[in-house]
Amino acid sequence: MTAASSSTRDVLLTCPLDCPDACRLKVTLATGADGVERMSKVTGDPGHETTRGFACAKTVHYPARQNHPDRPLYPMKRVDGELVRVSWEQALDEIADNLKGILDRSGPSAVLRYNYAGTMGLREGTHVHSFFRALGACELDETICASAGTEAWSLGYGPRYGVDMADVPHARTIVLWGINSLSTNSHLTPWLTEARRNGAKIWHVDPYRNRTSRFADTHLRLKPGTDTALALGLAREIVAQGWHDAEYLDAATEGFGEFLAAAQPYTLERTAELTGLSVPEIAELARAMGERGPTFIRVGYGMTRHENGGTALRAVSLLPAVTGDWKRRGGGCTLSTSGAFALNRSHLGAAHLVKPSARHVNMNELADALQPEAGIEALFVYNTNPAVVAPDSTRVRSGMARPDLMMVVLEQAMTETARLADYLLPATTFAEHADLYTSYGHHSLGYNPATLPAPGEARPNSWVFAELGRRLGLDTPELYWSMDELMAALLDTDHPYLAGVTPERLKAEGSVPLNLPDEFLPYAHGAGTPSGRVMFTPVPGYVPVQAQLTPEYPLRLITPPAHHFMNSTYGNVEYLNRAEGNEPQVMVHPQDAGAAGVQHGGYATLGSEQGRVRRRVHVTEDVQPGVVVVEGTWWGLSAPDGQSINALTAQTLTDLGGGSTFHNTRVHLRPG
Ligand SMILES: Nc1nc2c(c(=O)[nH]1)N[C@H]1C(S)=C(S)[C@@H](COP(=O)(O)OP(=O)(O)OC[C@H]3O[C@@H](n4cnc5c(=O)[nH]c(N)nc54)[C@H](O)[C@@H]3O)O[C@H]1N2
Ligand SMILES: Nc1nc2c(c(=O)[nH]1)N[C@H]1C(S)=C(S)[C@@H](COP(=O)(O)OP(=O)(O)OC[C@H]3O[C@@H](n4cnc5c(=O)[nH]c(N)nc54)[C@H](O)[C@@H]3O)O[C@H]1N2
Ligand SMILES: [Mo]
Repeated sequence: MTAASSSTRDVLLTCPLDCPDACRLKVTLATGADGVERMSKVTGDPGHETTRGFACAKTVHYPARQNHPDRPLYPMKRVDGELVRVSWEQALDEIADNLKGILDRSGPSAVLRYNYAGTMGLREGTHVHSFFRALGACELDETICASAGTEAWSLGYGPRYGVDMADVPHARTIVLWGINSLSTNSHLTPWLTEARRNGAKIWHVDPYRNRTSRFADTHLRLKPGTDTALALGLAREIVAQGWHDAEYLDAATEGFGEFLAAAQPYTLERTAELTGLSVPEIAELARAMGERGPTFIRVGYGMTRHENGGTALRAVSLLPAVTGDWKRRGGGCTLSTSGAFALNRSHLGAAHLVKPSARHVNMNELADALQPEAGIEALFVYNTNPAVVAPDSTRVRSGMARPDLMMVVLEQAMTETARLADYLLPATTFAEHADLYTSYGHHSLGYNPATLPAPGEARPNSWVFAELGRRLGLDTPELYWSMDELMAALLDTDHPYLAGVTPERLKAEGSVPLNLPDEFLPYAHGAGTPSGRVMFTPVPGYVPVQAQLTPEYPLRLITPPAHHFMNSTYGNVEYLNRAEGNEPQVMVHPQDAGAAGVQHGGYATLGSEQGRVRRRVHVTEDVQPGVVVVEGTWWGLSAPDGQSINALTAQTLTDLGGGSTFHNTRVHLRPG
């Protein structure tokens, strides 16, 4: 081996993936015998406050996806049913010509972007929407993940602020509610452990037992979709015992009287009946929240993925206002920390160009939007894999295959969406393009320079849309902004949280903490609502899930994230597939397995009102009777029937925010 072939260097880069942790990664680059530098190893930056030197069980395997043999490296075009290599010139010219035709014939509302947070980078993730805003194309309502929670939080509190992770060790009662944080927010764990060393007790509120339940001191295995009842029951008990903070309620909130009146029917007994928990379990949690503060509640999006999920999150997130925990360091609730990133977003993605008359498409309703009568003629997919992750995926896939639809996919991986493209355009990864990253779990901005050469002919999303913009003669300046121009625009604000955060510092330091006050207690004296107070009204009343279980559909299916996957991002990495058991499995309680006549280790068919999938059966008491769980949005290619789990899920929207309802599905289970 020559010296060059074995030379390595380490760089620090922000993880781009859709996860609250937004880690600072230590990435080892190795120069191969061919003289080309490649990513060879990923760990965490020991110097970053929340990354603390470790990368999660998924991202340590990023090099395997970065260097994957199937990674698309050249533009491809569908010819006679097959994807064949073409030049960038040809691909871009043809896409632009087709688009001109569609715009002339049918106008911009026949053009739809479909994107999500495959990269959380503000440039490659969000600013690229400028192209579609310049065209006046459909606005995509980005609802697949967080919109029910965002809307719920905003009704109560305004912008989303959370408890700084470093304050968590001050908490004495911790409730992980509707979140499997050991898998999905794993950099919270060291802070939880520290809190526990300081005497904290940890609860997990979740319908099934997973890593987080095993870590917690107490697992409350409630029935899915009943969180509002539990929150109201806890609030009633806290007040009945005099553990509420009358002073805080009076000074900082509005509507508590109405809220309390609505909570009155939720006695411990009634709450127990509705949630499937016991009276002592509920009473003990109420006592811990009321007497053993500060209480920190980490809410996840899990409880929001039901028809009544927005209300649930609203009810739960208001509990710290009942106990006055917002006044105490380590007390309060975190859904997301994103509100603290008070960037100037007015021209991000040319948002200022969106007209009130623009056609909107809710991304959870992609299956409908791709039906011929909906009039979408061009679909651009980037930063997401909808053939796998969107609800009602069988109809999504058949819509994508429509011969009269031009589907352009920008991808880093040969996903099932990419395989359906008419034009597949190879995208760069976070190590190959520059970008700026916020976080929804901590309080630092991250900047990455373009560090590795793009392999083959891979290009950043922003390059592709600028090239298309030129071909269409678009003169929107934002579409052509450099990274520096974008950073300057985003930081053009005098918000105190961004004081001292400059492009120069971001470039020099890579990770720059926001300028938060030493004691960050964002709702200690009120909230960012129009009234300036924490709002208990409109009262979050408990409404049971409409899609009740029936003899035909006797089981509730929950499809939460898997420990070794990041949504669909690592679905093609063999090692991670193996770590999850090589194929998706359905967890079934012994009682339900017996009733359905299915065997542990055998196959079963799950059927819903939308479709059917075949899965291997795992009989376990980790799930409660009446609930089945399939972890992970596996690629259909890893499943015995080639189907995504979303062949079963519906486009049903949440009560608030038009959100997704992935955990709402009712199913039956049959052998075979
Ligand atoms: N049944 C069920 N379905 C679900 C969920 C569930 O819990 N259950 N979860 C839902 C949730 S919360 C979410 S957020 C969605 C997430 O679903 P997705 O958005 O599909 O998931 P990701 O894995 O974040 O990213 C998808 C793709 O983005 C690509 N990508 C990353 N960076 C770039 C880039 O710079 N350029 C381009 N062009 N592409 C890039 C990756 O290669 C990857 O294939 O899934 C939803 N679907
Ligand atoms: N390892 C890993 N980490 C990830 C991801 C991943 O795919 N894998 N995805 C990332 C993304 S995009 C997101 S949005 C987050 C999501 O991360 P989370 O917020 O943790 O995930 P959720 O799907 O919201 O589900 C969390 C838990 O809610 C539970 N749940 C379901 N229904 C109910 C209910 O009615 N009440 C209550 N109390 N709990 C319920 C589920 O059983 C599950 O254990 O994770 C991010 N991090
Ligand atoms: Mo998500």
